[in-house]
Amino acid sequence: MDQIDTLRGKYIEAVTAAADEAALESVRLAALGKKGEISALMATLGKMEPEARKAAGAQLNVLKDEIDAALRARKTALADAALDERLRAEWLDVTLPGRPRREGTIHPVSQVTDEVTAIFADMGFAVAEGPQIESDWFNFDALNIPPEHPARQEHDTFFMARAEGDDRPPHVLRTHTSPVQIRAMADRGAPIRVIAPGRVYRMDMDQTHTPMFHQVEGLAIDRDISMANLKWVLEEFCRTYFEVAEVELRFRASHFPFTEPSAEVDIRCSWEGGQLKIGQGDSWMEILGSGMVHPKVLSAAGVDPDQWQGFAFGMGIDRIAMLKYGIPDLRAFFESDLRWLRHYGFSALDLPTVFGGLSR
Ligand code: 2NM
Repeated sequence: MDQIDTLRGKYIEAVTAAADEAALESVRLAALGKKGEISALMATLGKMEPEARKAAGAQLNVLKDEIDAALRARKTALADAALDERLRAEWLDVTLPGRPRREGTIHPVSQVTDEVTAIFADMGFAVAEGPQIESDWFNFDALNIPPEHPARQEHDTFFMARAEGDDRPPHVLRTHTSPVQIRAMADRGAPIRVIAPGRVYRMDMDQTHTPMFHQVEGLAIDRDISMANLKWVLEEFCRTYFEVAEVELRFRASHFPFTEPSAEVDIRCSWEGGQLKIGQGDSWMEILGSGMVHPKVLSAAGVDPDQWQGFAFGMGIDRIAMLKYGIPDLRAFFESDLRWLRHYGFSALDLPTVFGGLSR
């Protein structure tokens, strides 16, 4: 039947030529729709002789199936091509770094906390956290500061309110992060190496003091830790933190209730033209307090002082941020002045690492 071959050629070609789904649907309607050409031919079968009808019917069915298959194949091919085109057009390199728009910045306190954390993490110290509202016991007693100890007055403590008639000692806003170290020792036992960065509170407000400030304390307890280990850890910290080749530290005998012996640590520096330089010079600047953890403090934290010993130290994050980044006024840290934040803030994309550079 020539007519069948002609139709096959015509519609297969039309299917191949269809450029989109709408064109394909027109081809389908023209061939197989209710008023389509193939359907019209099917309608003529009824008037044929039985033999001829059988042959023509079979051929028409085959043709119908062929066109149908061609339509489906073309439809799939068009859909695949459309998807490929979309994937090409909407391609996105998710590994590209973001584009900083400097709409927000990382506060110097956060930046320095991250820097300090990276340095001590590199030396095997974990980060410990604890509550800012602390019990009298954790903030003072456990640290060998009994109720009548003069250090309690020196701490300028903020006290929480107690219910009327409740005679227990009131909770306090922690005056240092040492209670976090007590909790860490009590929870994890010895040996232990942790730092505790965070907010602390003292009722003090002038040029160089704010009622809330930030501290980081460190603690290393093992069987034979000594002041020599403390000295190396602090030197290594200062060299890395201040990003200088050499530093020199001076340990001055001092007193803290929670350490014995205790030392205040100065770093060698120079002031040239009002410009501070760390590492060399004729001046010394105090940067932290330290010592060997007092046996009573170990006992209070459930660590046996006959088996374990170690060092602890503490420093002001705001203060070392001012020293490193030349920020003159402490109080500006907490004023949320956008111009100050844009000037002294850091890019959210520059994460401090010991190997990749702390600050860039
Ligand atoms: C300092 C100075 C000296 C200190 C002590 C402790 C603890 F909990 F382990 F006893 N943590 N931090 C410490 C020692 C803090 O800050 C000036």
